[in-house]
Amino acid sequence: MRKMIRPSCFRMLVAFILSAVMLVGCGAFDGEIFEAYAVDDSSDEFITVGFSQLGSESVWRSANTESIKSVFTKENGFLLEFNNARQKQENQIKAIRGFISQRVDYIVFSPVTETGWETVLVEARSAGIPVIVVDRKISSASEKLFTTWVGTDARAEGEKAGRWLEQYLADIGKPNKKINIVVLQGTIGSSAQLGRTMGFDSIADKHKNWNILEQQTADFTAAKGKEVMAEFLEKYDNIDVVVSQNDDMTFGALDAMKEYGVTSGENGDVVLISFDAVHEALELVQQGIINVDVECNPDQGKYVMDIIKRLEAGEEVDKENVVEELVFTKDNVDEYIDNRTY
Ligand code: GZL
Repeated sequence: MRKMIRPSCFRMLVAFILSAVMLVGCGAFDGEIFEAYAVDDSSDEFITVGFSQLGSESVWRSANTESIKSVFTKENGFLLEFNNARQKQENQIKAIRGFISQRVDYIVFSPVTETGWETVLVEARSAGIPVIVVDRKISSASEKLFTTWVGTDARAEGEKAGRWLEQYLADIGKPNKKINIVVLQGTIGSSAQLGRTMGFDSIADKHKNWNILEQQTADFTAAKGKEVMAEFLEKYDNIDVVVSQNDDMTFGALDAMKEYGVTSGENGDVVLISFDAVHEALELVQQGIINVDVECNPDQGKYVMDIIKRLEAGEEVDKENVVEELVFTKDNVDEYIDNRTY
């Protein structure tokens, strides 16, 4: 455990309360105020982690938050400061600055978008605080400003969705059928949206008979997913395939389809491809309502904790750590659905 020369804990606690009050007072925080730990002399026995979570926009995100909170506990030797940025980068930057002034031992954050982190990460480096990026990625421009990344391969997820569609069309004997596709995209500029889009497009580009009518963001939320899908249904009467870049947007899209009398899945009007593979969505795969769900594994906390423990022991860690993921269809979902944590 790194020993740091700390100002008196009491002074630090007072400084933190004053700064939090000031920031709240000027409406600076749009997220949750820190779930601060009781800073006392015993805190030197613990590894302090400041975690900036990008939001609580989806079932997946809640599972990701739970995976962090469930491991960074006092029992495991940690004190966790958690901040929910409500999908606003400025809130994440404020939270990270708060962690720096708190002189936490590690800063962990899931970046809402890939760019705009250089300044605050230089501040963290100047304070000598290692930064671990989790879930989404940040641009290579900041490559040297963080210690390691733990997450999922969004581009591979997009490619898996494209390859499933290729196989599906082959299996129904219509590999060259002209198909019209609409895409509900996630938060624009997030590595999840960029990767899934690039991955799926890399397969679609090989098929002249695949026509992407429109791609529009619904920000990974169910509410926006319903809104955008309703716009698509209003605009197009020839949709064959819906690609939805997360299950929450899929849930919203299904609500819109129901209002328009459009069915999906095995015997439906449209093929429905989703991402994340949260439990509620896998039940829809079992029912034949979602044709395929490409997993994005939110259970990343244990990987981050293991990395911190290895760093504390002076070990080297890989720059990238990808968690394993599957693709679920009616053929395999029964085998897995009951043994999952989310
Ligand atoms: C993917 C993750 C995405 C999920 C969404 O790594 O960042 O953000 O796919 C979540 O459900 O909102």
